[in-house]
Formats: sequence, C-alpha cells, structure tokens
Amino acid sequence: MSAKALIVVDIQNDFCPGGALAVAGGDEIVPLVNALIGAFDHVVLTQDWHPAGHSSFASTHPGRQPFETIDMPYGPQTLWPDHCVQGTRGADFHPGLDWTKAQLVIRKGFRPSIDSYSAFFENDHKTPTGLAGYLKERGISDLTFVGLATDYCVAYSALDAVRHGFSATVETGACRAIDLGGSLEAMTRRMAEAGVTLA
Ligand code: VGL
Ligand code: ZN
Repeated sequence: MSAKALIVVDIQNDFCPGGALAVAGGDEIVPLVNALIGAFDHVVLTQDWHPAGHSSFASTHPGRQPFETIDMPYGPQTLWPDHCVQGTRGADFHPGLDWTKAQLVIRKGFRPSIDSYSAFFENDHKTPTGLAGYLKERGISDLTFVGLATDYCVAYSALDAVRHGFSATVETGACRAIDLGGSLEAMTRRMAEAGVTLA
C-alpha cells in the first residue's frame, strides 16, 4: 500500500479573521484539521513566508490597490495586502492549530520577486520548493489537502500534485476560499477536470 500524507496549507493568523488577508471562516476549520492531523501518520505544513516589500504586495507597486492584477515576467499576478511577513505574528500558525506532529514545514513565497501559491512550485511553475522530491524519497504518493485558501494555495498545490503523479484529495470542508471574481468556481472546475478528488 502506498503511503499517505496530510498537507496542511497556510493556516496562519493573516488568513484568519482579524488578519491582513482574512479568509471568511478561516479559523472555523482548525478543529477539523486537528482531527485529520491526528488521523494521519505523515503531516506536512506549508507557511506563506514573504519578505517585507514582497512583489505580490500592492504596497510595493505605486498606484496599485490590493486585488488588482499586474503582469509579472512569469505571468499575471494578483496583488494582495501585505501579509505573512517573515517573523511577524501574522505569519505564525493559528494558535489553535496542532502543528507539533508535522514532520516538515515548507515555506513559500520567500523570493522577493516571485509569488508562490503551490506547495510544489513558485508561480513561474518551474522553480521547485523541494516538496515533490521529499515525498517521493519517502514513498508517499497519496496526498490529502486542507487549509487556506481553497481557490489559491490549496488548489494550485492539488493541481501540481496530480501533474507530478501524486493522487490528490481536497477535503473541502476543512478549507475556506478567498473567492475573488469567481475564483472558487473556476478553480473547483479546474481541479475536478485535472482528476483531483473533491471530498
Ligand atoms: C495565499 C494569496 C496570497 C493562500 C497566499 O495561502 O492561498 N493567497 N498568498
Ligand atoms: Zn502570500
């Protein structure tokens, strides 16, 4: 039997109510996620981890507002409020998250000039985080994703997972979405078409 892992995406203060890029109901999933952490042998966390002045922040681009889209060398990039700045409380995991069991924390978005939604690749879809190699070396092939946000980091991670030969399930009840301009519906369709199991 192939080994399974739970990938817990970006359950950080800035994505929870009161945070800089709050996802509605982001904190509601914590008890469910904790129960899933208890049920899996292998647990990996991801942590959005931007330097101050990151290129995905609207404040870095004079005259730009959060949630506008700009063209970056690697393609279109949505601009966000400043969030998950390295070492700040907003970048910490939600205080109720049972993270002690995690065997690996993948930090992403730390390069100043490129954003990273996927746990596997930066937004250029070329620069790897190392997660695929880690999982393959450990013989882990079945992945279950939970966390924030369904339509950004969870969806891009699950899409990259199937593209790289992993089986991917998204536990939608243990995720919450940003839902910007229909992004939840669009990304849900893309995941279903790509063979991601939506549970
Ligand atoms: C995320 C937008 C910007 C996410 C991270 O975790 O879904 N979304 N940075
Ligand atoms: Zn981010």
